[in-house]
Amino acid sequence: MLMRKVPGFVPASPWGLRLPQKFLFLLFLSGLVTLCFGALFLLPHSSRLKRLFLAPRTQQPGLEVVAEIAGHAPAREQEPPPNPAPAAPAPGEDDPSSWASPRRRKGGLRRTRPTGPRVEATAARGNSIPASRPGDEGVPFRFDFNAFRSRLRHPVLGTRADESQEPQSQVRAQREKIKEMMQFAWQSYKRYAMGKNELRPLTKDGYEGNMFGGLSGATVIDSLDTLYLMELKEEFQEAKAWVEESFHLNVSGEASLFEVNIRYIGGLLSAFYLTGEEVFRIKAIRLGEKLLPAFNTPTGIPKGVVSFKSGNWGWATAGSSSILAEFGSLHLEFLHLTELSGNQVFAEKVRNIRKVLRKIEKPFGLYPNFLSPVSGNWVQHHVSVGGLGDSFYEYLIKSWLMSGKTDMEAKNMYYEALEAIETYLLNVSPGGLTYIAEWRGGILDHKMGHLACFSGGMIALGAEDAKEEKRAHYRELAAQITKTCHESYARSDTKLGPEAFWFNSGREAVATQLSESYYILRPEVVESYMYLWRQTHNPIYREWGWEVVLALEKYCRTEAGFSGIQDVYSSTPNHDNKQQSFFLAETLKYLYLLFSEDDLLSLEDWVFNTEAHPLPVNHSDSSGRAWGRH
Ligand code: DMJ
Repeated sequence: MLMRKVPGFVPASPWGLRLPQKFLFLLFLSGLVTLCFGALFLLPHSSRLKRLFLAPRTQQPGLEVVAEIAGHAPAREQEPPPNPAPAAPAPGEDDPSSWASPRRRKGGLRRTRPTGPRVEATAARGNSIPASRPGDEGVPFRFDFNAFRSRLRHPVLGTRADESQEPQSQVRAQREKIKEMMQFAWQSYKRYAMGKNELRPLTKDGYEGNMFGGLSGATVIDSLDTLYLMELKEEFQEAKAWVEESFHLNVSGEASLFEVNIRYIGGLLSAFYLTGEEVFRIKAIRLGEKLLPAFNTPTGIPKGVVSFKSGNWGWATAGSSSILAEFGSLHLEFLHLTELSGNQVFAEKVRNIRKVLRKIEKPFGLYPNFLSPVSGNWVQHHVSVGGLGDSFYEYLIKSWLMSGKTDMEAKNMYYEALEAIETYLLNVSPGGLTYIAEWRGGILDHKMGHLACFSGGMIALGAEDAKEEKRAHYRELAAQITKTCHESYARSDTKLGPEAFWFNSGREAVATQLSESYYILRPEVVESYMYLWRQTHNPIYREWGWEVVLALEKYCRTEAGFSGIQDVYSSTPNHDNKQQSFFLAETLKYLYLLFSEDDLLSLEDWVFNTEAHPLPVNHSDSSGRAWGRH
């Protein structure tokens, strides 16, 4: 159009150009194109253009990323970025990838892809996570698994030094027995309840419960690392295959933030750190994203219940308060979610919880169990190291240890809290038993819950970093509390401990009513035996641990798995028909560790989350993505 208006110009073709002009024009165009592409390849890595055109999507060899849910577009934007293939195992270790899947070996496994994870297309709305750090836009995030493994101070599975020593053969036999119990628990679950959250051994079926918002397979996820460390290779592959093929995150129920975090996120994170298998990392991050709406409260203190239904902001229990042990037991897992995703949002959420707790006034230095996520005030003055409070204290000392002893804030909070607990809650019974009572606005309930028995192990773990003059005292305190918890077992007919035990009316370390006399396969007492064993090597802890093994075999083993019992004071107790997932995650794991060498999951390299899932200590000298400076 424009050209026609130029006087004297005669168009020679529909384009209005003569042949030589056309040639020159094409030459110019092709020069321009070459220049553009050349520039594209020479531009620096972070260039926007390069990102647009070359959006790098390297994958593990053999991985095919597909959308899992029919009707959902593959969530390309929201996938955590890929990692390199798993590292070579440390010296003396098996390569987990060489553990051939039994189903694959038999040739019976039908797969649409060679191996590797499917990626969930279910990122939480409004909380989708960019895959890189601020300032690194466009640089794909990579977690350097090889570097992480090379920084471990011990082979993950230890050197198995005791296996060649004849005098140790009794310990080896005991360890083998515990391994057999795990195998039996797993196989029973697999046979009658595979994919359900837990097994009901009497009715020989599965149980879903209402804690997990529609998520399934709690027992699978909780078992992964225990199967791995016991070298139950076939069973580990069965569990892994289930996670790959059947662990769906597109659920829409209401879940306990705490339970999903400690069991599912914790289990997946550990499985990743132990094996380097991407499927575990990806699913942990995807699930972590689904938990984020719980933090959308005026204070950032999360609600206890999160709705997985998109658009609902975690106000399923509006008006109620949040529980210290629940919002206080996210720190370890959330820092690792940041570490493995490169995204700060997870770390920010838990740092904010810390900030709120730091600022708020504490009665006598104590942390009450209930806090309003709206006002940020304590709701009532009930303090306990058992249920409702327990793992908050545990996560303080473990945050310190997991940070490679750089998180001074956690360290200070822990020792200050412990001092207050000692001053106001600690007691010695007339019979000489040390126990931690519960505190209600200044009045003491002279009872200890089974849950509080983890504190022997915690205090032992923290003793080494206390002030010089307090170390021996804390070691002794840990031993005394653990002894009291042992008494609660020893004073029952079954040699298993009740849910709660009292110190009053001349009765000590026993339950006073039937409603507190049950045992649901809980781990806390053997957990303390394990820590005390590692600290002291006093054979009493293995003796006590073995008493538990025998009691479990006698009273809890049924034809189709292990079950809790309703009354520890009856020599013919009724079963509760439930094989709790934490029995496989914790009780059997701690027992196995108790009868193993100290370098199997060395405490120099690992901290256990409150569901006994091992998470690595940060040995890197940098401030790191997740750890930050403290
Ligand atoms: C586990 O889920 C965890 O140990 C949690 O911290 C407390 N309760 C159970 C086991 O008793």
